[in-house]
Amino acid sequence: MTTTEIYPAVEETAEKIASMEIRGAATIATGAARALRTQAAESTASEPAAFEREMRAAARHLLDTRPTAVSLPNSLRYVLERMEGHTVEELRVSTVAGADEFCERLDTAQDDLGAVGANRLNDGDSVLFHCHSTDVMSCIEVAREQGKDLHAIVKETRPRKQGQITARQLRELGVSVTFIVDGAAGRYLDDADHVFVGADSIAADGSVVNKIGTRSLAVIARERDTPIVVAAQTLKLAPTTLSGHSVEIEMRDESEVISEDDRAEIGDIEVENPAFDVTPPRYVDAIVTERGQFPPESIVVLMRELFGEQTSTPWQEPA
Ligand code: RI2
Repeated sequence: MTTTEIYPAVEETAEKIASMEIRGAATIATGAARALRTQAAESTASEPAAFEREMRAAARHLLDTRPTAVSLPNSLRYVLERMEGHTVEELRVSTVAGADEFCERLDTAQDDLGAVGANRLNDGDSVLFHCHSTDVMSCIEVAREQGKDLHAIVKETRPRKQGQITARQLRELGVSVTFIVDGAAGRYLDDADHVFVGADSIAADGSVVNKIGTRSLAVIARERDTPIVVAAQTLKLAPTTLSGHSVEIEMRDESEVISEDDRAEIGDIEVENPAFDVTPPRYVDAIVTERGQFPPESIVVLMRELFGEQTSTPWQEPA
């Protein structure tokens, strides 16, 4: 195989991430790490340089799928930075080990985060949810293990309706669920003790990039003094924002919003489908991570500690 070809496992994972068959920032990160692992394990490269070029090409291919979830570049960076050695075999072993270590660390981080988030919840509380986040679900799982009785208000979350995944998993955890359309959130916030949301990226100033609709939900939650909690592993911290870059907001296909027939019937309209929005830190009460909970304004300290000032791009070909 030539160095420009992408292995089938990588191609398949990239397609699944782009189509959202693999979705949710943490799941995207483990999917990408596993795809790199498979390519490393199966590579037929005979020279170390060719192996490295293949791995970088695979990482670039995965990187191009969804621009907002920073867990994707963070995962690729973690694995590629651990690729080391002088022979193909050494490179292979270190890359596979890096991918395995990444997935294990992510699992542990999610459990630790869940324990912190669960401490915010009291027996009998009502929690309002937007979209579906495995980091949020980890908090609920731990709270349920602690024997806390919870009620959930779950927003449908147009256009992909991930609220249905949240509702199903909450029922499996024994949580009673009231399912609502997105526009009903204001009314039901009066009954909620907390709002729990996940994050796809968190910027250095504490802004939270999450599923479209998070910002308006946070604004009305603040108006009612309902605390809004963001459950996000440190994998969601966007290190490039330390040096002034902003997080790109993914624009998805209009077919997720309106059918071709409906569109044709309406007439000449422009349809836009931003997948995410940005919630300023002033609307967020706490960011819950595996390292404890932080006021959003202080997340930059953790970001500097974990990533330093320089962000590497190990998927680029050396100049
Ligand atoms: P976890 C999702 O995006 C949602 O915005 C969710 O809050 C976030 O990823 C984090 O998910 P999408 O992939 O990593 O559904 O907590 O567009 O699972």
